[in-house]
Amino acid sequence: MVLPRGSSGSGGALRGRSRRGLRLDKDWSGAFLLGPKSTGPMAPAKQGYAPMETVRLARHGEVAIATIDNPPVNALGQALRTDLARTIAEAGADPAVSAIVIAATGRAFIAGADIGEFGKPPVPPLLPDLIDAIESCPKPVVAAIQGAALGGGLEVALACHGRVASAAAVLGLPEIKLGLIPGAGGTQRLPRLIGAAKAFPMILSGEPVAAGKALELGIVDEVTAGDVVAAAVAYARALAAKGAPARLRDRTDRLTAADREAFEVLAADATKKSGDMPNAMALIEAVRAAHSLPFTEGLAKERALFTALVADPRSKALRHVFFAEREIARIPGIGSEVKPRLVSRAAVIGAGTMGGGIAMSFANAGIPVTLIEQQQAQVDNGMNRIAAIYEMSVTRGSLTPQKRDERLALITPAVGLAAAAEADIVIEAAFEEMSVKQQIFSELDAVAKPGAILASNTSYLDIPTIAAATTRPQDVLGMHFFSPANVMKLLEVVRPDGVADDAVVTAVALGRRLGKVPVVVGNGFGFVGNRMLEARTRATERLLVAGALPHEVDTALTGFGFKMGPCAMADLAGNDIGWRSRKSRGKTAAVADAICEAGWFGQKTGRGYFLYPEGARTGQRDPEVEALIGRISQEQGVTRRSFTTEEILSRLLDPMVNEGARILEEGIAARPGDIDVIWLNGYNWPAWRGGPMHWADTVGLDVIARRLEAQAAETGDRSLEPAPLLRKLAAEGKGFADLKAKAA
Ligand code: 3H9
Repeated sequence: MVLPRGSSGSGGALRGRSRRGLRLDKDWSGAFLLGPKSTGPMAPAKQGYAPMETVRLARHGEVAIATIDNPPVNALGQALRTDLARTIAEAGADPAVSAIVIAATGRAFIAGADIGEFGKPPVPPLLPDLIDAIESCPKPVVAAIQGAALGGGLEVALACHGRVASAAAVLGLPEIKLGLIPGAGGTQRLPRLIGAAKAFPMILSGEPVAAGKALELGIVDEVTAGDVVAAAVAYARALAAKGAPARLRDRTDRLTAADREAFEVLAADATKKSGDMPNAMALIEAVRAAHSLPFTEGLAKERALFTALVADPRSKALRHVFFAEREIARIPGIGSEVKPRLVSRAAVIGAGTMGGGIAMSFANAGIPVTLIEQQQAQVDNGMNRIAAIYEMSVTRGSLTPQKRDERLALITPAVGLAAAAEADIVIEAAFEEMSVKQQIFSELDAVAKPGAILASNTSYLDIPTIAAATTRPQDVLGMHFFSPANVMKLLEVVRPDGVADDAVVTAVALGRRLGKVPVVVGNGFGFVGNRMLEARTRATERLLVAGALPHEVDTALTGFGFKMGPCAMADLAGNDIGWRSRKSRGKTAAVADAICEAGWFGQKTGRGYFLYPEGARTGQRDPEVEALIGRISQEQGVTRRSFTTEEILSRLLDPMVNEGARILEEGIAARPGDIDVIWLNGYNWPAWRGGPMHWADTVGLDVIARRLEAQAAETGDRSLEPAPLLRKLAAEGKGFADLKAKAA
């Protein structure tokens, strides 16, 4: 769309500014924009608009265009709120302006409130006040949404009198994912725009909708494949021609009795499913208020509910996770100038459960992959297993037969390592045995093309020892996937000394392409996740010998929020795995070993810590196991005693935190948040508890240190003594959150 060049007023005003020596930028339409940083003694006071930090205000004819430029995502921090409020006030009062367009630069229109400001003393102008000012503006205000309009960003757009979106835009109210509800009118205006029965599920899911869907729902007035600002200017002109703008706050036509009835049905269902989520319940209350209360009272109710949720520890934990999940992208010591190598073809060695799952991850991401085994029968088995998993998805309706065929076609079965010659990355997922890995890597060294990344999926083994089998240690690293690899999000990218920075960056970028959450960790036994898991496994064993029973240990952890306790998890994974690993390291665990010696490997044998009659997935208490545990306590001279849930949790989780502190001291994890992201994405730590290190901060490190000292004294186990870092932070009254990043 081509707009007529500004006629009335704009040229004169701009010439005036130009004479005053201000920097002038030419914009898309040929109109001039005032540069964002052009402050100085020559800045005009009355004529034109004074420059602002985060908004460029320009005129296109009689339409004022406020372009938000607040990288990276135009979050509504205090500076942007101030500048937008000023924009509305100045352009609203300018007699030469008949309408205002709010536009933005970058990938987001506005990504919402600045999450980092939550929990700090609010600094005016507050977002609800800014939004009220936009809606109250006597001239029509139109949002030109070019990217993501999320949370407070959509709430700003809803306060506007018209919304035009580009085809690529997405719109949503994702506050629920942060343990919140919308707090700047979203729960009152969206129901007024599209009805509560449509607004409620959208806010409850937190999922954004694409522009096309938003148009269908009636959230936007127009979607354009062309220039969204030009379209918004035209729309604003048309609104101005109609006179005073219509405001959502005054609308009630969508809030019909039928709408309320439909909403109440959805609310009842949500109460059944999410009754334990305080924000889901608050959302029901807020949306119901759109129906039952006048607008301003509904707004006040929403604000009160929002404010209470911001202070809730569950929301604090989710906000911590939000930032931690973004911080993992910053790899200590590697700058953004280091670019990933090109990966257009992969090879996976080992067609077992793990290798098959990794190959599926590639195929699911559209990357051709060769699945390599030593013998035809093994690779056939692997391919059959993969085909069966895809088939299950087709039967469940989550995959179309066409997609299944496309994905299968991307996986080429092969026998012999020579088939890895064309791959840009080779991931070895063979037997967890150093000699096997070294043999494979030395053969790979001979066949892989120069510059190919050679990655091991080992869970515990030393990467430099594996790399030493090659002549190219700079290309060798760990990529530790979690089972089932086609489903689990976590990927530990193990960065040994001597690996090239661009190899690490390639593994991370590839992880993202595969839809994983890649966290860079240092080289060390069990890396981060499994090393801490082992601390919990040892704690479980101690608890069982001391007097707790498997179901008590598991119930304490599921009550904390895990989907599964350690005993059920061991039964699911196979108790023989840990047994083999202990034997290879000369370690013992009386209860776990005895269970394995009896052949009770877990679900696959019908019994482990629990009984699984007739293939049951949920275990039942096993009197024989409980008797066996009693005998072991007796043999060790332990008088069994009972434990409260609190005690069990402390004995399971404090040693993990202690191990986490050692991992940080050693630089195996760069930041406490990295450990939290690992436990959330790989080990089912409940997100609303923020991860083990965040949880420890909420308990207080002094409390954890005291409890660990008591446990160490009681058991004589010196590994339970607080790690120096934990002791130091506790003594200083600090938390892990006070630590600065350390190189991985
Ligand atoms: C809200 O609005 C409440 C209101 O209802 C009421 C208030 C009174 N704040 O994700 P990326 C940073 S609650 C602060 O990697 P992408 C992020 O940390 C808010 N910072 O980019 C990162 O920083 P760094 C509701 C934010 O392109 C950088 O931006 N809104 C915010 O993959 C890039 O982020 C949401 O929940 C923020 N709101 O994805 C939306 N958003 O580079 C949250 C981002 O230093 N945001 N940052 O690590 C998102 O979903 C994605 O960031 C987005 C871009 C899709 C926008």
